[in-house]
Amino acid sequence: MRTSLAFADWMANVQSTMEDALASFLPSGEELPARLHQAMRYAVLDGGKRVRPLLVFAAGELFEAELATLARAAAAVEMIHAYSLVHDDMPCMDDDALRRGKPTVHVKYDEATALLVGDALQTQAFLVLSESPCADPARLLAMLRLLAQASGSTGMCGGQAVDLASVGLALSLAELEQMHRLKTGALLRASVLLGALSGKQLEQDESAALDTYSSAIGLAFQVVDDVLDATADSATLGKTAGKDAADNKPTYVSILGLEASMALAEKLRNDAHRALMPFGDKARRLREIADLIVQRKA
Ligand code: GRG
Repeated sequence: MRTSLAFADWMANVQSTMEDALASFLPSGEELPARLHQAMRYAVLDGGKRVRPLLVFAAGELFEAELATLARAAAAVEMIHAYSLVHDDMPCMDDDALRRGKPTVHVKYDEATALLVGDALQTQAFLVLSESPCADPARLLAMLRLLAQASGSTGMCGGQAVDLASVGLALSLAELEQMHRLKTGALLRASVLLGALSGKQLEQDESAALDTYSSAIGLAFQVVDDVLDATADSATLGKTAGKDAADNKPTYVSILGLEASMALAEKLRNDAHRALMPFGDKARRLREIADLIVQRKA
């Protein structure tokens, strides 16, 4: 991927590469059990901003990673993300009928199928990553461990558990931040580190700088998500708007108010940019993704 491209073109390139990669890494819709495979493809393909793959590719470029290695890492993390959305939308969790502008999987198919789609996408993610062309087995093992930790009870699933337990409670800002570091931040951080691990050896200070960057964009992503939930409409978001307030969920907007939440997102964008300074212009894509996360409208 050439770094001289304008960001919009670079992003469109990664998104299109990922659509093809994901389509090829998922079982075909004709392969038995066909309905399950069709539902998995419905959940993953043709939708989503692909923020996590963008992060994998941007960090990978910084460390001169091979495209084929990046595509597998990015597909794996996007499959985990897609599974989390399918399960999150189910009646036992957030109970939503609209996702990525389409009926959610349990609405389009049925609840049992949605459960299995999530289960199968999760294992498919690790299968896809385990077949990475990455030449160093220790690196590959580190990637698999990273993705497992970011997805499980001390990462995304743990954050979801805290989220479910927080409905109707008055969380402090620190408690809200901790929940989002796990629920959304862990997978975004894993995306950055998977991209970096796909390339040349990382120095300790580089790894620390990427952690600071990931932490800032992870929180910014959630702050902006809360702002959008309170201000945008369902057609723009492609999912049901205003759900946090309706569900009595603590959010940045409910704790800080709209204006202070927007100011916090700006501050986090600056923190992310500052963390990337040691990398100079080579980190341009990661900087642009921080801008995208803060400026996004959906
Ligand atoms: C069910 C195990 C399990 C976990 C669910 C991430 C998550 C945990 C639930 C999603 C609920 C949600 C709306 C969280 C807010 C932040 C977020 C992850 C939004 C969706 O991600 P985007 O905006 O979605 O990257 P697209 O569709 O663009 O991929």
